[in-house]
Amino acid sequence: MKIMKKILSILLVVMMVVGLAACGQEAQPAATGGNGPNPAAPSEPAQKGNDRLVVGFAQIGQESGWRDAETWSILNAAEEMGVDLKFSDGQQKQENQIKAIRSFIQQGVDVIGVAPVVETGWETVFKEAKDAGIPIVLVDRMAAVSDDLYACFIGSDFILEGQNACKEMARLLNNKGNIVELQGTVGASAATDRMKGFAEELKNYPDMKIIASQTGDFTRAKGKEVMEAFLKAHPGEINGVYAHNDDMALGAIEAIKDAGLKPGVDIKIVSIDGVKAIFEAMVAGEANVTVECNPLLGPQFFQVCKDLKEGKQVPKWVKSEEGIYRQETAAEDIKTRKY
Ligand code: GZL
Repeated sequence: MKIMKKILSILLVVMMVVGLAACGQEAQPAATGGNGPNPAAPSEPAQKGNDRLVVGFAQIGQESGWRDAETWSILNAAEEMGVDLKFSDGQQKQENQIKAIRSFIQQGVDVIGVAPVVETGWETVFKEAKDAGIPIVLVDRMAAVSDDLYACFIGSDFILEGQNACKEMARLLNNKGNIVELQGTVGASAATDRMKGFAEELKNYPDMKIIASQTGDFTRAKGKEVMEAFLKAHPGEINGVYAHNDDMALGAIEAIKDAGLKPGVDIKIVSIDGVKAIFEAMVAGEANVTVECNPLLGPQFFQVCKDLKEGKQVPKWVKSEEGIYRQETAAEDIKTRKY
């Protein structure tokens, strides 16, 4: 993860130097790396009208290894596809993402991409983009708006991910046992639907039940904190952990070890994303399953943006294809993982 963050910051600096030199814009404050969001519009409007695609992207933040991989994919694809990218890090705050979208509208970009940190509260600013004739593309998370306010959603079927996680947990527990659930960010479509999918599938296993469920906000630190509380509240009762992402599962693994138990053995671990660190945990026997959620959406995102700029029809949902990875094959699988 540290290497990924290093690559990200180098890539971002290179992009800004090259990009700014190319379009002659004065330097902008760093858009990520903890300097906060970059909602301020640079003085120069986007050079629309030429054939260079100009895209604004309002990223959520840097909360997980998955998010870093997605950011890397978007920065790298912009570089490779010759896109003039305006990138903003919202630090997991919706108001920062909304400010960034307004800034992109002011700059007159061709397309605006956003990974909505939560599902609600987007109608007004999406309407402003529509009135300005700038299409919105939702990346990796949904927004609860009418269909006419966004052109396309590029991302996973979170309900299916939750259903698959439950089936894997049933296999690990022989259809019987108590599960604790680490939810993602409250109000995020990825959390809401992963919870829904798991709960729906759980109805098929009458001897399995969720005895505690709480948000860990998709972060490793909070995942550990919540798991410590679960272990105190339910001593000796927990057979499995279902985490909405790998980062929270990795935090739970730390908490289980601190409690003198063996994660992956005494308590089975099922999570979602497929980041490298969870493969390392599976190789060490400390995690059991990860349901893949592909973050490498950069190329698909900019292809949709190019099609929109050229006036082409785009699908309403560009669905990511994903697999399920288990401890038994992790030592082999890890060799070909890209993130
Ligand atoms: C899923 C994405 C989620 C990941 C988390 O598309 O929105 O957000 O599962 C990330 O790791 O924080």
